[in-house]
Parts: sequence; structure tokens; C-alpha cells
Amino acid sequence: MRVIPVAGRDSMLLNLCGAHAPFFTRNLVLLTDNAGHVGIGEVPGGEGILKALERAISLVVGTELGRWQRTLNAVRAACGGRCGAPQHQVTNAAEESVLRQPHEINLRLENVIAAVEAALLDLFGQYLGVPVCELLGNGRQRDSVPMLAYLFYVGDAARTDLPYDAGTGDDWYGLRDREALTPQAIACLADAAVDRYGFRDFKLKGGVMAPEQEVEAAAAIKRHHPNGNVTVDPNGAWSLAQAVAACKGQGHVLAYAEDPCGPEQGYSGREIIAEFRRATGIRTATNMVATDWRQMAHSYLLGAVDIPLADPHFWTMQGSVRLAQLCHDWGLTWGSHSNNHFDVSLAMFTHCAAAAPGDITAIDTHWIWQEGRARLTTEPPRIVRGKVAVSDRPGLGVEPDMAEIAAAHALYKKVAAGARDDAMAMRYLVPGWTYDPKMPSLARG
Ligand code: GKR
Ligand code: MG
Repeated sequence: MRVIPVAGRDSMLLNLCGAHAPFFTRNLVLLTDNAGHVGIGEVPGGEGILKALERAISLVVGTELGRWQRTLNAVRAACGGRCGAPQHQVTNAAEESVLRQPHEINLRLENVIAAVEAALLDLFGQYLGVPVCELLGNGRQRDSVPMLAYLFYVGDAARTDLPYDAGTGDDWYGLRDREALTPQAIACLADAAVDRYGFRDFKLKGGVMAPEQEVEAAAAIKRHHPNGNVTVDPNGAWSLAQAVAACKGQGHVLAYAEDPCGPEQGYSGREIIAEFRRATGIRTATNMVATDWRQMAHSYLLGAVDIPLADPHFWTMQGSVRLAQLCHDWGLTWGSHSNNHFDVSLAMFTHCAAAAPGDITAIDTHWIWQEGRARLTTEPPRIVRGKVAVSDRPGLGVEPDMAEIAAAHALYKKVAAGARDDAMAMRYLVPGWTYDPKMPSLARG
């Protein structure tokens, strides 16, 4: 078992927490079995997850593939039952440090399980000669998986001395590195993403401008793509009053609203989102308030969330599909959250979505911001007509490209310290800028 931290390049994407720095990190797990097959998994970066994965090595090496669940149970037990535990129960200092970042609420010890689980499933699928989706839930449910165009406001990287790529040309590869702050610029990004990937679903990352401006940008996307589904996600930045004012009567623009508001005045995020849903009649999605089984139960009882975004990186692959089955039986819609990721994660999302029964929502992916400038597999899954075809190849269906992985690891060694420090990059645009979970990052005052 090898644990390899890697880094990739990013655009200056704005969000509630500031601006993405030029680099992001991920952790890879590679498992080699005694037939020589290699299984791979990818999860968020960071020291805490890296160290926890390194500690898991002795629990994985030498185990039998057929008893993969037992191996995962051993890793889970070694986390001392702390996988998914509230922060105050996490005792290891390195792990605490990753959990402290305010915008990274989905970093947790399930990431450790998910990395090992993905690599074991990849190996087991290769051993049996079947794709991973056949090993999840009730097996493969669809032949292709819809993905959404995950759009961001983009900062002017020329105002920094940071090593962002410079965008040239007016296609997606050029526009993704150039400033986009207006509804018109966001609609052009949507057009370019459609030209390259054929999307029918769109998500705008909000928490940057005032709520009405962000809904106006969503409306601009909708005008350009009248048959598309559009959503906006301010990561809970809006108050209930602001969210209702911005979204009420906008059902013709917004297919649903993702984390439009969050906890306030002594009420939980789930309670407030339930009130938003009743007040506006707009469906809601979340990766912030229904992120584990206990939160999911409260969320369901309150009628807060229609679309839980069950990202396998923090639900685990089996957990994500289990939630998809529950959504199908309970009349909810399954989807998945994403964060910066490489192509191994794209394969992981695809297999979970392939095993999700019934109607699902187009799933989030940050891959369009990396596609064409980095890859860790020889032939990354491709987004065509807004979908990724489910591979028939055994396992995850991707082959690690060891030369590319080595290059991404070398980049990690150079840049890991400053990677994904959103406040640092934002201070180039707004000197002295600090994070406030209830204030848009750019349009303040
Ligand atoms: O990449 O800036 C970002 C997103 O804001 C990410 O950090 C979120 O975790 O995509 C995520 C979301 O849907 O909230
Ligand atoms: Mg979200």
C-alpha cells in the first residue's frame, strides 16, 4: 500500500472563503495485490488524512481481498470510532488541524475509509472482472451519469503575483483562467462549458456577490440555456430573510437552491433551510447540513432537504450508494458534492452514481477546471453531452499513470504549504480580507 500526496493547478475561483490558490492537494492510495493488479483511490489532501492513511498501512497489507469489508472495519476501528465523530472527540493534533478550516467541513475521517475502500473495490472488481458499480448496492443501474457545469466567479489573477495559468483564447480552456464577475461573464463561461462538455445542468458557486446578483447570474445562465437546470450555492452565507427575498418567485430560474442559508438566531441550519423551503417552494440541496446519518435523520424529519449531496469522499462509496437507495425509497433525490479533484475521483463519483437507483440529479464535479491541464490516469473518463459513460472495464476502469502521479507528487512537495489557502489569495483582491461565514466574500458593504 502506497499513500501518495499530490498537487494540481487551479484557477482563481471565488467562493465564500475567498479565492482558490493556484494549487490544490489530494491524497492517493495505491494497493498492489499478489497477482500484480493495482487498485487506486483518491480523497482530499491534507496532513491529517495523509497521516491517518499512513497509519492504516499495516492494517491493509497482507489481508485477503475477499475479506475487504473486514479490512475496512479494522481501519474504522483504528480510528477509535472517531470516523465521523464531532471535532471535539478528535484527539490527534494533525487530524484536528485539517478539521479546523471553516470551509472544509466535509473533511473527516471517513475520507480515510473512502480512500482504502475505493482502492480495495478497484482491486476486487479487477479480480472478479466486473466494474465497481456492480459491487455497490444492487449493482449497476444506468449506463451513463449526468454531470453538471460547476461554474464559479473567477478573480483577476493578473492582480496577484501567484503562479496561476494565464488564460488565452475564448474557449473553455481560455475563459476558465480569466476574470468573470458579471452575470454576462458567467453566462459566457456556461456557454464555453457547454461547447466543450455538452452540459444541460449548471451550478453557480455563490457567497461572493449579493444574493440578488447571484440569482441574476443564475438567470443569465438560464436565458442562455432555457432547457437547462440551474442552481446556486452560497454555502449558507445568506440569512433566511435574504434567501427568501432573493429566491421567492424564482422557480422558473432555479431548479433547486443549494445551502441557501444556514444556522441563525439559535436555529439549526436544517431548521432554517426547512423554513426557506416552505417559504419559497424551491427544492433544496445540501452538502452542509445532512452530511452524515444522524444529520440526515434530523433533516428528513424537518423536511429540510430534497437533494442530499452524498459525496463518496465523506460518505464512503458504500455509504453514498446506501443513501441513494434510501433517497429512492423515501422520495428524495440523490446527488453528489465535489471539491477540487483529479480523474480517479471522477471515476469514484461515476461508479457511485451508476449504482444509484431511480432519478438522480446531475452530480457536481470540479474536473472541468482540471481537465486538459492535469491527469493521473492514462485515459481519464470523458464528459460528453454532459455525461460520463459508465465503463465496462473491471474495477474503477482507470489505469494509474505513474509518470503523471510522480509529477503531481513532485508538485505537491513544492507547493503543499500554500495550497488551497483561500484567504491568502483573496487578500490580493481585497487587502486585509478575512473570512466571515455570513458575508459575501467580494460584494461587501
Ligand atoms: O471549491 O470553492 C469550492 C467549493 O465551495 C467547495 O469548497 C465546496 O465544498 O463545492 C463545495 C460545495 O458545494 O459547497
Ligand atoms: Mg455545496
